[in-house]
Amino acid sequence: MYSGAAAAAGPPRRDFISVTLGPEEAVGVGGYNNSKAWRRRSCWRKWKQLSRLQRSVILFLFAFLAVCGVISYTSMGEAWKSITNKSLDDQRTEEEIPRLKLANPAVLPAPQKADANHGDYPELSLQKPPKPPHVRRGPSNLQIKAPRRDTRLKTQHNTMRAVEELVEADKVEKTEKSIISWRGAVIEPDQSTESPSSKIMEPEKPSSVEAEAQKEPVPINERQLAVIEAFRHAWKGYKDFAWGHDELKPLSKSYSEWFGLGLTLIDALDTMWILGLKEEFEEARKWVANDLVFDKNVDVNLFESTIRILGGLLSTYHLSGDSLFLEKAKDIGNRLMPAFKTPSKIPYSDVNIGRGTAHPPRWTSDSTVAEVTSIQLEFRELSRLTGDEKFQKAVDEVMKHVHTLSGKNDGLVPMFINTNSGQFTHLGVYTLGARADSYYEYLLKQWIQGGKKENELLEDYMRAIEGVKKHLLQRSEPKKLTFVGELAHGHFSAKMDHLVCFLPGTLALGAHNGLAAEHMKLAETLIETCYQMYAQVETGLSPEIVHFNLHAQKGHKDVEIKPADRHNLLRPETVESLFYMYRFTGDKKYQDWGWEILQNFNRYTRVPTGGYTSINNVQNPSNPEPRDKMESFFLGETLKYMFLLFSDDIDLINLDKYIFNTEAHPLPIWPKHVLVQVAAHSAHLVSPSVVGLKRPKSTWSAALRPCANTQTHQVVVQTLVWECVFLNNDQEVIKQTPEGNWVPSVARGSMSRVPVQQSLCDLLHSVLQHPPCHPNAGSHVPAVGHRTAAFPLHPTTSGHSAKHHDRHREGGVAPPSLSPLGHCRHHSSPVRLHGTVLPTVP
Ligand code: DMJ
Repeated sequence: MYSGAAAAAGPPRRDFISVTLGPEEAVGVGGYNNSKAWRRRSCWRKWKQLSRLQRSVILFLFAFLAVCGVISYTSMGEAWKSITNKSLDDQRTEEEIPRLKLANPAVLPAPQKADANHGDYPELSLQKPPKPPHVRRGPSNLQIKAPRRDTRLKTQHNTMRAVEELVEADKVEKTEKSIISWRGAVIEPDQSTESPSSKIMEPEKPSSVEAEAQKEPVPINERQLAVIEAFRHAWKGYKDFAWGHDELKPLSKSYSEWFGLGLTLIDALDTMWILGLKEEFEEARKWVANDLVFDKNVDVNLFESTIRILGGLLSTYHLSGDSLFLEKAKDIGNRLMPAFKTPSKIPYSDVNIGRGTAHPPRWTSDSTVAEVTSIQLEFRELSRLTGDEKFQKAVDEVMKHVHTLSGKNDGLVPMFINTNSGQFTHLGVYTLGARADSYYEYLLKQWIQGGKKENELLEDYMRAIEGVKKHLLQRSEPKKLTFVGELAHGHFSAKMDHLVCFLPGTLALGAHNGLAAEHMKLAETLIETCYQMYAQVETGLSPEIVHFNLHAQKGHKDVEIKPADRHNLLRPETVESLFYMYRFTGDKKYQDWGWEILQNFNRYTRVPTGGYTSINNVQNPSNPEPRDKMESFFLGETLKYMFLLFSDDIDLINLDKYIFNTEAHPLPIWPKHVLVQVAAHSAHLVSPSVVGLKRPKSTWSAALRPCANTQTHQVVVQTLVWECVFLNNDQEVIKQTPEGNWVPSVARGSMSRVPVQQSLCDLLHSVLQHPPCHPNAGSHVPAVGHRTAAFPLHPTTSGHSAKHHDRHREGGVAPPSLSPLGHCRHHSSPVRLHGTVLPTVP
């Protein structure tokens, strides 16, 4: 449109764009041409026709837009990322937190279909089947319960927080991870599990996650209700006729004494707690508070009183948070210690808890191997809670000694050990039953309790299971049941105690904790055998001992029972293993088997006026011959495992948080922490507001609870109380020596171990993200076997801190070595710390 006029008007003015179309380029002449070459040429020509100013302006605009584009892309990316992350977090609230691996993903078989077999037991069909299970698999700390509406927001917040903490914990773990391999089993130790040597002073409230775990109401199903009813019935008998005594004699409506310490009542405490029997629990607690006295001139069996009384008190303390039980546990624990005063340090079987003397049985100086090696979980836990190492030291020495002993047969141990020589006696006889059973159980359980770091325990356990497979496993006829027999001087006996039925559960627990998958397979075959020990008997109850048929004979079952062995003592082992099997597989047949057993206890052992009784003859349904005794473990173990077996809530005593002692008392698996023990050193770090110093001791010790929900971040401040008291200028507890050092003026054990409160945890958490460093960091990794290594931090501004630090070094702590998180950078934070890092002890 411009072409003719513009050309006629002479040279174009600079402020117009003059476009001349050639004939071949004109629309309508050569037609529409949108070829790339044409467009490129045209654009270039236009660009060249622009003035320099115009070009500069355009270039500047382009540059400006490009910069804006980059900036907004980055911030939008962040926003998008956070939206994405948030929605992921939301999902995790209802699913699981990533970053932790399943403890043993490959081992567990897929749950099979329920195989309910109610046919033989007509009354079973009257029971409504329980709701489909909501068994959540994998470690509990991966599991987050579907939150109720009102708690959802809080849960989401906690979840996000937990994720952050796990990320941090992961960092720590990555730096110090070690792998143990055992014949194909690869095990990753729980590195940050609290070291046995780091003690927590007893808190006023539950010391770990127990209280949290109990907060949500446990949905009770009909089978569980039946267990509660059975418990109440048993308890009624005990209460009416045996209150405060050891065992109920339900037929004669009286009691029997063994130690005279209310054995049944103590054994049953945590069962009542778990079953939710509040009234009964409160009543029993009153008896413990007012009537339980250990200052008695009475001989008790070290093992039995440890697993039932000490174990029962400790677990009840953990579940209830009531310090009464810890006080009682300390009392009995101290009174049992004389048992270890033997030439070999292998404890005597009996202790007089009033006199403080101990002795072996009258006829021998031997102790039973299972007894001296199945008190460890309890004494180790007592040390952890009290900060007094003597308990743990005594029992650890026994294990270390037994580890080195000769006389084993491929990991299988004889049944007796001499308290003078420390050697095994009665060599050549090997059983998984009476007198040896819980040795094997406690090898695995101690290993788990301590965070899977004590390799000698694992070695002994794995070797023993190999020994079982090599020497003791056989198959019966006609059903080809795999069973565990006995070996006596090279001769195999097809005899199996009911006691051996703990083994499937233990094997399954090991597999769940990363041990060989074939252990789980073996557990599955053995639990079937244990079930058949009930199912093939006339009353549906197992005898104390069975003999398996090795050869098929017409009309013979797999299981033979000798007249002397046909009693049933209401023992728990099979139900115990059923519980583990159900927890780990979700296969409902295990629940159904347990249900059958409960029905048969009700049919043949229930005494109408209250209580259950052992029976003499499991083969005679019309007269099972009641023995007039209810063992304490019926309430402590059998009914507890029944209740747990029927539950579909894996958080009802979560097996990744608790380990059951051999009397079914759950004790915490030692909580993990960040591998760092920190002593706070300056007023601005540990201010009165942080630790509640202004309050009297009784109050602030309650406030000093462990970090909530932070199993992975349980920081233990060993010397916090010193510092608190120092800041409080309380000369009663801390004093300055003439040389100017600050030292505690009372025994350290009584005051120096305090779990830190949440706010301090937060503070320490942030400090740990910027770990203080040492010039030698990373140049030296502590030698295997060191429990602790110290690292000094930057010189502090306050004079007393350096002295304090020196004091620690003089105290025999290993020389400075590494930064706690494996990397180190200088920082000028006002926080001044010193502390110890606990490296892995492979
Ligand atoms: C209980 O005291 C314990 O389970 C122990 O380990 C074996 N004996 C009884 C139960 O049978």
